[in-house]
Amino acid sequence: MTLLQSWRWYGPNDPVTLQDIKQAGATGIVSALHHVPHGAVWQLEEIQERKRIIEEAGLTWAVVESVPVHEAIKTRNADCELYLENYRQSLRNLAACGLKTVCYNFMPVLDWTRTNLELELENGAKALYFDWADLAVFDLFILKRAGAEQDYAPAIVAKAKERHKQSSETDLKRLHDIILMGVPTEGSITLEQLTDSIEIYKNIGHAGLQENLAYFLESIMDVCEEEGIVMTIHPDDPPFPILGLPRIASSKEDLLHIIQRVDRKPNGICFCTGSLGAGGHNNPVEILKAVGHRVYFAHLRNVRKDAEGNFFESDHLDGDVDMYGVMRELVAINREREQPIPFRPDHGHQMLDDLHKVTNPGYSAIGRLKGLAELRGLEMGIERSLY
Ligand code: DNO
Repeated sequence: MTLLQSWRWYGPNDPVTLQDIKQAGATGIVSALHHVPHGAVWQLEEIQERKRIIEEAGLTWAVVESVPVHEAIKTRNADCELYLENYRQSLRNLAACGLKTVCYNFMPVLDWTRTNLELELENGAKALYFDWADLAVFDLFILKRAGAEQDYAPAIVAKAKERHKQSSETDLKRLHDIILMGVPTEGSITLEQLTDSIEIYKNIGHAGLQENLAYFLESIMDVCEEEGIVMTIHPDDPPFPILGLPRIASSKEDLLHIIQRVDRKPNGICFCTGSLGAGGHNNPVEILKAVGHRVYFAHLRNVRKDAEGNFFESDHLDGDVDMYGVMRELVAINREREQPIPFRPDHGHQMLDDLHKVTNPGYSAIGRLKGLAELRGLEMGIERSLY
């Protein structure tokens, strides 16, 4: 049994069609009802409709990514119980449609963060990029967060000041939009909201956020067990604190803490090699060996870091992540499973014809097609030579 080759599809508005995905060779679809406001119940009819569209194209909806966890739950504020009940209801409705693998994250306010969505590579393709000095420009001069300077190395602060001097209004506006974007189809947040949230999370802190995650998991585990659902937490991207926000899913220790703190089978992990690999403290192969028994979904992509810790998304097989090592381990884990583990080529370069199209950052077709083809070949090579 091979891994389940999957593909993220943003729904009927995605410029990449289900037909395109079939041509890329994926059979599992990773999708979500992005138009449903965060925290609202996913209605049965809406789920059924999305499922129907996917199945009519001859594909299967393999993973729900994501059912977003509302900020009321992450911060455990007065509305928490209401949103937990909504979440449980969404899970019941998903299970009623046969959807049993759910991805989510517990990153405060922002989903993944980059500072440039169009880093031009030497071959002309474009990649997503994270740069500390650009983040500091945003933090110090756009967000103007109190005490922000202390969170950066002096050399980065100096660089940011210089860069800020040379930035035009348009450059700053672009940086602002990129950082506040989050998931493209779900809209962005404002500077004021971000500032307020940072204050709230300052009071919650690292241990508080860990507790809030444990509470969330404990509140949904019964439903997951009853319905046969597995939850997969996405690691923090990038895997270190940014903008003064706490991070609790950034390392092997964090992931072990999560699965041990609520030690029940549906409490699982979405193993994202690119997110974890962006941290110098992480060795993805080692992490997979430690938590593999709870990995129910994988995002496979690569990153290349420089000495400062900036990173760009490199080719899937070429970068700091030992993708051969990861795949070898994943194949071994998959052999023990009854159901194949779904993986998707996570992100891809904007390249060839896609350079002339409007695409969702990281989610253009051709770069992912290339990634999937390489990963599929890697898997087959490992299977044939080892088993
Ligand atoms: C980015 C994605 C994330 C992921 C969420 C999961 O490309 O991997 O947006 O879907 O963090 O909740």
